[in-house]
Amino acid sequence: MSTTQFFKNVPYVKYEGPKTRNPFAFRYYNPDEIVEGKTMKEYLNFSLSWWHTLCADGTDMFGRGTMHKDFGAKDEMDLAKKKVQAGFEFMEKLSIPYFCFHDRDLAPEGKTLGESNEKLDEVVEEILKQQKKVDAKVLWGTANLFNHPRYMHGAGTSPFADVYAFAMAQVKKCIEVTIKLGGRNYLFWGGREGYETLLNTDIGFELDNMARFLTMARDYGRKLGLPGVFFIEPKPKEPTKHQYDFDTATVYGFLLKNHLEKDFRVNIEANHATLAGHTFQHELAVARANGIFGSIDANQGDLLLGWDTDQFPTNVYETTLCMCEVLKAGGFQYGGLNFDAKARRGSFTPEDIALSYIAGMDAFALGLRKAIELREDGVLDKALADRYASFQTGIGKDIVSGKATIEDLEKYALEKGEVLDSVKSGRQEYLENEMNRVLFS
Ligand code: XLS
Ligand code: CA
Ligand code: CA
Repeated sequence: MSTTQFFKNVPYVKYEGPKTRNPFAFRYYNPDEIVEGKTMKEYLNFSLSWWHTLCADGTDMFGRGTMHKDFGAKDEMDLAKKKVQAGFEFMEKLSIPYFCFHDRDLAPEGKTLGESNEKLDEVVEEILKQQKKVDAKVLWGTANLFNHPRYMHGAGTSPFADVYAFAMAQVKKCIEVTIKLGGRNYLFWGGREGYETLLNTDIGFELDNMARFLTMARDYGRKLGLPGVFFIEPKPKEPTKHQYDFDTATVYGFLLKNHLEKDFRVNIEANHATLAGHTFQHELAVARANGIFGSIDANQGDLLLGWDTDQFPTNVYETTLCMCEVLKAGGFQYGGLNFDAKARRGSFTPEDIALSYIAGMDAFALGLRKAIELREDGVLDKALADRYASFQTGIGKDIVSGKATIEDLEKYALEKGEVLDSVKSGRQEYLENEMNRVLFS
C-alpha cells in the first residue's frame, strides 16, 4: 500500500453502482466484476499518462500554470521521485493498473546523454521500489523525441545524421527502461517526424530513414525480449504541418512496405482521429480490418477546435462505438485504454484530476457495458449480416471464393439486364434509432 498523501483529499475510490451521488465513487467501473471472461480491470487495462497527470501544470500559449505540481520537492531530481510517489498513490486510489511515460517525464534531461541516462536510472530505481508496494505496471514507454531543440527538424527523419544517431541512442535506453519496469509495449509517436515545407524536404529519403530507425528499434527490443508489440500512434499534424504517421491507413501502408507489420500495431487516439478528418470509430475499424489494432489513447477533442485538446472522454456514444470495435477485435491483446487526457486549465485542484479520471473510466466502463448489450441485442449485427447476404450464395459466393471470372460476371449481368431491384435501403436512421434504444432504455 502506498504511504504518501499527495492526493490527501482523494479517498480510495470504489464501485458504488449507477445510483450513487458520491463523486469519488465509480458508477460503472467495477474493477473485480467479470465481463467477457475477465475482470473489468483486466479487460479495460486503464492507464495513467505520466505527462498530463504528474507533469502538466495548465501552462498554455497564453498563460502560466494554474496547478501546483511541485509535490513539495526541493530540487529537480527530488521532484522526479516525488512524482513517482504521487503517481503510485493516485493509481492505487483509483485502481488504475498501468501507466505510460516518456523518458523525459520520468526524469529531467542532463547536460549530456550519459548524464540523462544516469538521472533516468535513478528514478527507475524509485519506480521499482514503488512497484513492490503497489501493483502498477507499464503499458508502454516512449522516448520524447520532440521537446529538445535538437529535434526541431525531426529525430528518425532528421536531415542530420548526428541527431538521428542521438535519437536512436535515446530510444535504445528507453526500450531498456521500459523492459526493466516490466513494460509490455514500446511506442513511437512522431511529433516532429514530418515537414513544414516540401521546399526543403526529401519525403522518400526521410521515410526510408524512419523505416531503418524503427527496424533497428524493433530488432533491439526483440533481442531484449519485449513481451508485447511496438505501437505507432497516428496523428496528421501538430506540431508539424504534416506528420508522416497521418492516420491508420497511412501507417499500415508504411508498415507493409517496410515489412514491419508483424511487430507493429497502432495506438489510436480519439482526438488524433478527428484531426485527421476521421471519426474515432473509423480509425479503430481500419486498424481492426487490417489486423493492426493495438491500443487506445483515450480522450476526446472539441470538434469546433482544430487542435489536440486532450480532454477527458465523457461522450458515452463515442465510448460505446469504441468498445464495440474493441469487442469485435476480441479485446486488447497487448494494449489498453491510456488516458492521454488532462483536466482543463480551470479545473486546477488535485481533486479535479481524480474526478476527471473517474469520469473517463466510468465513460469507458459504461461504453463497454453498452457495447455488450448492443451485441446481445443483435440488431446492428443482424443488419450488417443482412446487408452483405448476397455474397453468401450464388454469384456473390462465387465472387468471394474467387471462382467467378470477369467473363462469368459479364454473362451474369447481361442475363439480368438490370440489377436495381436487388439494391436495398441502408436504413441509417433506423439503425441510429435502434442504437438510442439500447443506449437509453
Ligand atoms: C501527442 C501525443 C503524445 C503521445 C506520446 O499529441 O498524443 O502524447 O501519445 O508521445
Ligand atoms: Ca497520445
Ligand atoms: Ca494528444
